[in-house]
Amino acid sequence: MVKFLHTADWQIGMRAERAGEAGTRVRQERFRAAERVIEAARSSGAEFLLVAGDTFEHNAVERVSVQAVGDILARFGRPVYIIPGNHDPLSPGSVWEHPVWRAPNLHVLREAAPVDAVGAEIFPCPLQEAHGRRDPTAWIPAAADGRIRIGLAHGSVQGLPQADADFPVARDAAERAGLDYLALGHWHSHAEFGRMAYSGSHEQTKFGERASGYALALEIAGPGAAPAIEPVRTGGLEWVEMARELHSPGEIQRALADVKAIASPGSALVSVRLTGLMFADDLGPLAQLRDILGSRFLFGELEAAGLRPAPEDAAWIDAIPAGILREAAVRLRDWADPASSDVAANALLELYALAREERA
Ligand SMILES: [Mn+2]
Repeated sequence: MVKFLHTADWQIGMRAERAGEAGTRVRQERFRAAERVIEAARSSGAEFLLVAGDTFEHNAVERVSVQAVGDILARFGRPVYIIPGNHDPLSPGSVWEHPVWRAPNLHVLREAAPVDAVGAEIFPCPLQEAHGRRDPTAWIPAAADGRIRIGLAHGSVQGLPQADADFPVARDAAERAGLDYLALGHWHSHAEFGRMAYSGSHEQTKFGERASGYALALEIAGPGAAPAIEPVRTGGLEWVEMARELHSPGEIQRALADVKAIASPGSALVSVRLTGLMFADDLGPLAQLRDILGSRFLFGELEAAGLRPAPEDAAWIDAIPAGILREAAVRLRDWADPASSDVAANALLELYALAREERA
């Protein structure tokens, strides 16, 4: 029986530019999540830790970051097996030349050759370049040798909707190579394919990634036994992306309620995109949504330029005093259909806002 923890894609040194001023916190959180990975390894009783590539965003990251990551991994005390990925490939001048990797429990696996671990044999597939068309697991000999066999690779599982072409990993790679488990990196979302799995990033890297922020605790009873895979939450930030198309009056209230319901706003990054039809009564909630997104969260943004004044909402027009302004408003409303430019729609919204200010 063997117990170990599988993590990948720490992407330390990524810039998180989209997060603006919150970028610093986003970058710091990747170190904290690394510490949570070590805590998870300890509490799950892992005998060793596997790091399946892209520990670093690129090979030129600040050396203090390399030192810090090495120190975190060294504190685990038990063996850590690391492969270079496509973001941090083993090449001259790479992060893997740093002296921190000489710590006795840290093993940067630089060659495609079997390694003896406690209770298992590890088959590492380190990458030497950023792009490649070969299956990095192809070298693993398909031999049952009475030991628990674990592969460690970084690449794109074939046949997935978003599979990229770099370092293709066959869907049956684990079976072909006679592996009990194949620990994968490259995809930032946790995903399992029988005897192989992506742990996903230990901390989500951007909006739109699903099932990110986990490490996998594994237990394999013996050679040939199915691996028991237990995802452990290691992520500290929540990235909420909300896209709503509005069709009827008041529908915006649901988006507002969902944004208000986000727990731990101080560690949430929230991006809301509204399209569709805008009714005059929605202006209040829209302003409220904008204020909450601008103040409450670690990061918040509202993209509402895609909203159009609803043509059937008479309030847009009725609010504007009869005369030349109202005539202009009627024209703008008629122009502001979805096929037209949003200049007319925005002009109508402005005209409406002006008219309301006049009355106030
Ligand atoms: Mn990668």
